[in-house]
Amino acid sequence: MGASNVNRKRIIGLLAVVAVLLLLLGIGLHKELGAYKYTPDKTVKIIFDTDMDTDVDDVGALAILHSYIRSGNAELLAAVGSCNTGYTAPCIDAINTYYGMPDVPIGISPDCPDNGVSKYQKYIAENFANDILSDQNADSAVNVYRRCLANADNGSVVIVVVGPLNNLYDLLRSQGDAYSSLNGIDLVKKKVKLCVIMGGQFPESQPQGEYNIGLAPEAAAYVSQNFPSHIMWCGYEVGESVMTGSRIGELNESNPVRVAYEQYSDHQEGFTRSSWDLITMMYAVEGENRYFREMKGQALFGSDVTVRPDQEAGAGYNQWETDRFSKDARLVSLGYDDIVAELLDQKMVESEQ
Ligand SMILES: [Ca+2]
Ligand SMILES: [Ca+2]
Repeated sequence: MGASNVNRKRIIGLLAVVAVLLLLLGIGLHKELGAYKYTPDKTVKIIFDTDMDTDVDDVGALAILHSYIRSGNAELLAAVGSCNTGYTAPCIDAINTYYGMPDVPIGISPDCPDNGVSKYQKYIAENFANDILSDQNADSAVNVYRRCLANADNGSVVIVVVGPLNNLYDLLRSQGDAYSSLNGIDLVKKKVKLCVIMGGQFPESQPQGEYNIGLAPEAAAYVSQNFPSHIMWCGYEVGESVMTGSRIGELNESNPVRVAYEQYSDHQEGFTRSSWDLITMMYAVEGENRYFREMKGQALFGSDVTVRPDQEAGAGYNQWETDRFSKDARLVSLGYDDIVAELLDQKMVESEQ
């Protein structure tokens, strides 16, 4: 055996050792949280984070949540409003009160990322029973988030965000307080099982970005980079062509969900609306079903996106990177829009039956 052969064997041996070490390191890095996997608990414990103002699908999502609560599949721990538009908290409280849950804690952001124009919010707040009456009387969203998480069992909470990510950003950057000595990141890591977010458009958004992301792009980038638990992204493309609301007239005339849809549509007969927020809620409670599949990967925002020289990209622009080891995923529609719409409409009607 020549000297060069021995050297070659030594080098191969060394490379093998390095390869094994790299593999172990890779496993170690992934082991902390693991690749995306969501199995809903029998009763999913939800914090609902919503911009219940400009669009009405937030109202539909809350109606569906009350349907899941009735059937024992979900529990509403708290709700927070991401836009302080004057009547967000009382509007949420009025709907919860109608469904027999007047004491669900409700917080509100100090910020107002959207333009605050709502066709139903003030009307619902002023014409349906609630004891908040104005956003000025509501606790802060971060306080409500922190108190609720501190009281929850470890790894039990599912956060459903169907508006901009400013509340989540504030939560992650919060410091220890009277509710918990943990900072926001550690508190979420300990208590949150999954965060389902309606936001972004995949595999790539329009230059200006999807609406919820564009309202608070820095928050979106921060959340995507720093959220210490699993995220499921429900992009714009998933809910856009699922049209719901056609059976809203089957709800009682005294139901604020029905009235919100009527106000939003100017009492248009047979009105339907895209179901972004409703599908996000359905996933949070049901997980993957036969109409959608999960794709593991990472939502990229801000400095993480790769922009071609000829490409226009605003602050809210996003891309997608598929990665089967990612702790995050996005929801992919399998194209059963009409069936999903029927299921969601049925859920809305069942919320009070
Ligand atoms: Ca109340
Ligand atoms: Ca929304």
